[in-house]
Amino acid sequence: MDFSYNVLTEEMQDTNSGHSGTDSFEKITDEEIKEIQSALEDGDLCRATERLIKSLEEIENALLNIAITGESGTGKSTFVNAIRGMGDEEEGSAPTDVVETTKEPTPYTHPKYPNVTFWDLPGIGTPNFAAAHYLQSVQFSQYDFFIIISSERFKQCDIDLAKAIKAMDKKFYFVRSKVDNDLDASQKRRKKTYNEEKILKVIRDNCIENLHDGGITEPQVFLLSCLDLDKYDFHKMEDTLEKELPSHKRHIFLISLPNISLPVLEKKRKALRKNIWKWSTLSCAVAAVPIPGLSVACDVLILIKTMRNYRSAFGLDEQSLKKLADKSGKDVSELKSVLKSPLDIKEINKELVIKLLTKGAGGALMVIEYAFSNIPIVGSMAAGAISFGTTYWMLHGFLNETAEDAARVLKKALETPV
Ligand SMILES: Nc1nc2c(ncn2[C@@H]2O[C@H](COP(=O)(O)OP(=O)(O)OP(=O)(O)O)[C@@H](O)[C@H]2O)c(=O)[nH]1
Ligand SMILES: [Mg+2]
Repeated sequence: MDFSYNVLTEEMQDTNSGHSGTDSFEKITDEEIKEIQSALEDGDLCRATERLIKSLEEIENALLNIAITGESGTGKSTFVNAIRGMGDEEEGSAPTDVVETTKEPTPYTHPKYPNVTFWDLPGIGTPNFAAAHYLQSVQFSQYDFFIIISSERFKQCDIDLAKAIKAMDKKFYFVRSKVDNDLDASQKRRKKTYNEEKILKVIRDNCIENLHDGGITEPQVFLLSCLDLDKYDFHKMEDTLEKELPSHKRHIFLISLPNISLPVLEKKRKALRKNIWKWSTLSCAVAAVPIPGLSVACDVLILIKTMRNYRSAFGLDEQSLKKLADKSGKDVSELKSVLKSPLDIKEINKELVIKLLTKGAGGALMVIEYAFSNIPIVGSMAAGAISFGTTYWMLHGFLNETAEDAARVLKKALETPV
């Protein structure tokens, strides 16, 4: 198998590229392994399975609470919908309108990751606006960070709010929304001199200058259109948040991003790839316990769970495909026609995983693993090593296939009819 060299070098590059390296949270601890093994050795399969699943899920269950604030009408609710991959008229979407709509902090959970919540906060900037009082009233301490949205130049109330957030030891980012309107107006009125990059630079510099003048030393400003989230500074914003979030929140942030562009898909693939170490180590720990058949059962459990996660994270489940089809005006069958992995429409269950495991190199390894695990000590150690390889190899294959499928589906959805 030549997968190991390429994959390992790629992963080492990830690890060396600064912030995104595998850290202690992403590794499985010796303690966790011991706990699972001891439960297995006691014959307590129930406890071992529970512990195993808990360990698998821990990383995806980190809580992320993001507060969206700014003046009324700047696009807060529209952003809350767009960042969750939702339209404004879908069930569960935040109401948006041309008149003031959001009066109470309202939580909107991510449709796939209920531990990720976007808080649509009431508009700021009423005549007697007092930032510190506003923050108390919205219970500022529960948020991981704030996004302050402005649709024109940043006003004194935005600056006051940013300072108050900083004073409370919280992070904030500025979003300048509706840049599509600025570009449209410019294109209509100043056709001859129209230059998108130049206009965006003018808007960006102006925002930064205003914030500077207001006393914000190093403002981070991102230009967006909430109606077309993938454009302008969205990827820059994503990169910044990814870097600045604590490691245990980074993973859930990345996998909860809407599948709107190829760079997002690639980021997800990289984030999910880092966790393969963890699942493979678990598989290895289980295989070292000399109970015949147990390792295969646990591998199946790990693979089912992980494959379902991949499919959901990349938007290849039925519901997501249907949503994408509606949004792009295409038929679901048209989107599905570009899927290549065998996991497209079928339910991911034990039968499917066993079928895949017994196919190709994975299958051969599973048979050896089973044979070895009947021989105590030396056998169980070898079985452990083999199981690590099997799980590692299978998960890499699934992940790449799913990511490639997601890219093909996205390209199909964005295709304009000729
Ligand atoms: N062109 C354009 N329109 C936008 C954008 N973001 C929001 N809108 C529109 O602006 C209007 C106000 O958007 P909302 O999302 O309701 O604004 P809000 O900040 O939640 O307003 P309140 O709830 O009243 O505080 C709606 O008509 C949106 O469709 C954007 O980036 N570009
Ligand atoms: Mg609103």
